[in-house]
Amino acid sequence: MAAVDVQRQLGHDGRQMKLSGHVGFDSLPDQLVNKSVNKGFDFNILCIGETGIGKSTLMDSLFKTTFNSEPVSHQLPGVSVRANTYVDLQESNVGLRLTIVDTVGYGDQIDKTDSVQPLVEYIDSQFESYLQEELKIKRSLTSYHDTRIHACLYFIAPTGHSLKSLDLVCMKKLDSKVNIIPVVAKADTISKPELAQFKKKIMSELKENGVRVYQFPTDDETVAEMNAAMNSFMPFAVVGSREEIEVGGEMVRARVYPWGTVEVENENHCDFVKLREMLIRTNMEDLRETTHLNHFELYRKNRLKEMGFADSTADNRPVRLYDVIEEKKKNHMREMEAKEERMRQMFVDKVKQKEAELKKAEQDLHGKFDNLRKVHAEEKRKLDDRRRMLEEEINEFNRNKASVQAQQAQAERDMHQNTSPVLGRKKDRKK
Ligand SMILES: Nc1nc2c(ncn2[C@@H]2O[C@H](COP(=O)(O)OP(=O)(O)OP(=O)(O)O)[C@@H](O)[C@H]2O)c(=O)[nH]1
Ligand SMILES: [Mg+2]
Repeated sequence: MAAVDVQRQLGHDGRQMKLSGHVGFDSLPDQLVNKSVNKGFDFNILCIGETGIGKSTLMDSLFKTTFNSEPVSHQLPGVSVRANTYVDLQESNVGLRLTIVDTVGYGDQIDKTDSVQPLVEYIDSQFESYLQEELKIKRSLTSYHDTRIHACLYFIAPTGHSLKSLDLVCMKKLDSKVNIIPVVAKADTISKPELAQFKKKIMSELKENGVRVYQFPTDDETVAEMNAAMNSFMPFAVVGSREEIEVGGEMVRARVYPWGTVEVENENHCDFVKLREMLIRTNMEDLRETTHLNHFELYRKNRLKEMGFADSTADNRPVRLYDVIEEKKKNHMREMEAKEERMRQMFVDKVKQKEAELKKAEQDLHGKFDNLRKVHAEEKRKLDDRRRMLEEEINEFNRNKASVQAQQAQAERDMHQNTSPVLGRKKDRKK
């Protein structure tokens, strides 16, 4: 039977087909739910914020637990990321494998040029791992531990003033890679009217600088109204705490001050509940989906293009994998040859340069040697002159000595002849 006829019979040409009884595929949604529940869910949050801004406290408050988090020093030379995975989070019969990724040393360096690169690299390397798994012949995506970032909480310092340039640079670089949810940290340290102004300022600055933050989806009518309302609350002003106090017979997380108490989960005090509702209860699946369909898709597209893949050739023929590999191979060979030529040229230049240096060193050495020879000859001449002078002086001295000795001998002889021995002795004594 021709393929077209089979399609017609199956109703693929758009004809409505009626079922004469219950078949059972209405259980598909339930089957899907059961399958997902059995498998459990991966959810990964990236917390970006200055050291000590309250990242870990907020995570503890969000998940009502105490994750292992050590405070970080302000003296680190650079920014890095720290990821912790918690595999055994369980609510009812739903399992969650949660990874919390924290920035370490963010905002502490005087030169902040390289502060964002480690974050970009981390996010990209999670995309790359997923892509590599997808490209395997024997892939196991169902059991794969998905570490791609689903939500990025960006902690804004509660200055009440405006965003810092690092905030804008960082969010701009990451907005096509992750779902950014900005939050005003430690919102209990800023007054209510100031907070309202600050929130407006932040949103207008983000807009002016073309930074796209995550918007809760409004296409599903069951949550459209709530999500639209929540979008207008961004950035959420949050408070975190590990302390608990009793309010109305219930233990609640709060921050206690001499003038009063700030309850984390009190909607009159801050937006914490709204954030948890949006992030976990209502939109967790949308965050996961957007990560896969938008951010990962973009990464995948760029990487596959980089690898030389395309959907069709210039003349609209389907691309054959063999051709792609051949083309890649040729490109690679061309690149290698060019590289080899560049290296050969570099080597020749280096050798020429070394030769010139050697020649110059030789000339310098010759010059120095000539100088030394001249100095040596001059020294020798001076020494010879000096020796001659000394010899003359010695000769002169010897001549003088001989003449004195001759005179002395003559005088003694004269004395013996002309004087008596007694007189002579007296004269001698006088002498
Ligand atoms: N006023 C106020 N203080 C807070 C809040 N959240 C946390 N803190 C305090 O801020 C300090 C640092 O909190 P952490 O949660 O450790 O901050 P962090 O961002 O995880 O710090 P590092 O991991 O060291 O970068 C602690 O003393 C917290 O009690 C908040 O909402 N308001
Ligand atoms: Mg911390």
